[in-house]
Amino acid sequence: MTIPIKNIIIHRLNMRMIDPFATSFGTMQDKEFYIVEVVDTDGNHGYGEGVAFSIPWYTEETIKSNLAIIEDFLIPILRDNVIEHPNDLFPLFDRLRGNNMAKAAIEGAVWDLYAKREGVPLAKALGGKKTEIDVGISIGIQPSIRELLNKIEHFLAQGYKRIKLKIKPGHDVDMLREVRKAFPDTPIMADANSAYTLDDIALLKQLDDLNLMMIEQPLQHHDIIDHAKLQKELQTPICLDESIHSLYDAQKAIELGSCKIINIKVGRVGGLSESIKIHDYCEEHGIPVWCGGMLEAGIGRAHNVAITTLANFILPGDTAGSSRYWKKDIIKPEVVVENGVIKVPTSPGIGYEVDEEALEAFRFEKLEFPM
Ligand code: OSB
Ligand code: MG
Repeated sequence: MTIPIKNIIIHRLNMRMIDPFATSFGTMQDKEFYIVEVVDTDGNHGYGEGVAFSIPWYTEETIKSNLAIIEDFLIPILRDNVIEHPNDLFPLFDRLRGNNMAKAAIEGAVWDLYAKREGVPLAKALGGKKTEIDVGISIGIQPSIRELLNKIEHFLAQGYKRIKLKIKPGHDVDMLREVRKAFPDTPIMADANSAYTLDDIALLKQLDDLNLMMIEQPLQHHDIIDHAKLQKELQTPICLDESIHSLYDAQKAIELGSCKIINIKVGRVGGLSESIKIHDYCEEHGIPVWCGGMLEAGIGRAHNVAITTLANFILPGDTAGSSRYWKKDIIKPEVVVENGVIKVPTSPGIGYEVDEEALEAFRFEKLEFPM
């Protein structure tokens, strides 16, 4: 049956994170992003969150590039085609190269709308079976080791199941050694966001003494060749993030032995339909996956919770609770983590209500597109 889309609304928001978040590529605290709202002729509303940043330092996409692609290409595709299922979108969008975050924001809203029309939770619509999911936390680069150790202690006390630490040259092996000494049994991993090259092999090999769960994206952001060379030299499993933009990339990386684990970010791979395909392929090939994060507000976070209910999301993801990032989130209730676990909502769609008042308070522009 056709999904009768009546109009699409883009809400442009500004939200300030409680703490600045520092990675090897830069520091973020004020987050601009957008929400896609898809409304059908029966009065249902589906929501998706754009995860592009305002600066193209994680991938090439930006908020402005996303809005241009959505307005000039993706909305016209929705106008010109009959959509019966959210899986119809990926092949239509795939005729356009790249711009995965823009595609995922629209597709996510249609998935939520579809699940609401069917009266099922989004997790169930995606084929997920878990009723609760394990989560870890990603901690940005801290000004001092003392502050880092305090942060880790603080988040472990809240029950998070693993600690991910951002690293960059000069903030790596020594820092991780200190952390390992203070927390001998905690599941710890490191994320370099492409800050190293093969010239750093000797340094990266020192990580093997620290019993890390994995090292995420040590090398160049599109690379799978050098990562394969590095993985042969390292005992620590490599997890790819930035390098995986599609099922095709995942297949090639696995074939080459470039990684032993994959971080799936729905925005980075162009949506939930492609995420499921990557998940299934990894499952068939014995590669565990986990759900990455893009410092999302509640709507994107709810989508991450839903996809994580698929069986091969074996490792704890970066989908921490709302309160780790925001004084006030844009959903009711907020995403809550208890004992390192999020209970998957059971109401239709994303399962969290959009807090209209909060949405309006953070909104600086509203764009409307009739179908
Ligand atoms: O590499 O996973 C990453 C945040 C911004 C950009 C890239 C990354 C991250 C994180 C934080 O690690 C994930 C989160 O807490 O949402
Ligand atoms: Mg990463």
